[in-house]
Amino acid sequence: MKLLVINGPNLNLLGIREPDIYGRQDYQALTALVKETCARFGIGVDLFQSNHEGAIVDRIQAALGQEDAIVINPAAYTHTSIAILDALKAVGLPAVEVHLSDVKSREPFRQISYAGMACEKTIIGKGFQGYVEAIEYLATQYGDGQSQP
Ligand code: CA2
Repeated sequence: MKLLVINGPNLNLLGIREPDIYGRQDYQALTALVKETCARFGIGVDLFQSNHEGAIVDRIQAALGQEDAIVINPAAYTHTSIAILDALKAVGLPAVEVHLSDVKSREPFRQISYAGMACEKTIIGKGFQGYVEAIEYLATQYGDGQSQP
């Protein structure tokens, strides 16, 4: 099994500002945790971060035949991008949406998630642990779900 993990705009700046909302760890620490978690479940992983909506759409399309499931934090595009929603629907791969912060308790403009409409699960407000739970979920549902000792 191979996973695609997508992170949207500004998440490459993690750890630099707003630590109260997004934590103190940087993007490199997030990629290390994702790789370590996938290795624990014996699954492959491709990581992608972009600040550009079209690049994210292109990468989702390219997942067809390359990866088996998607973990996505579309960041601000969560709340605006029908193009990302349509791309997720078009490829039809199982997807889980992750948000570091508890978007439900934030501003009204963060209350809608377009991408989430194409995801079978959404995990919010758990920081980096949300990615771990998303990987665990997909490994259990679509891989053999066995974590390696
Ligand atoms: O909570 C999340 O994971 C979000 O997807 C993060 C997005 C935000 O627009 C969503 O509503 C919720 C923002 C990511 C910005 O990341 C930053 C990184 C460093 C400094 C400031 C922001």
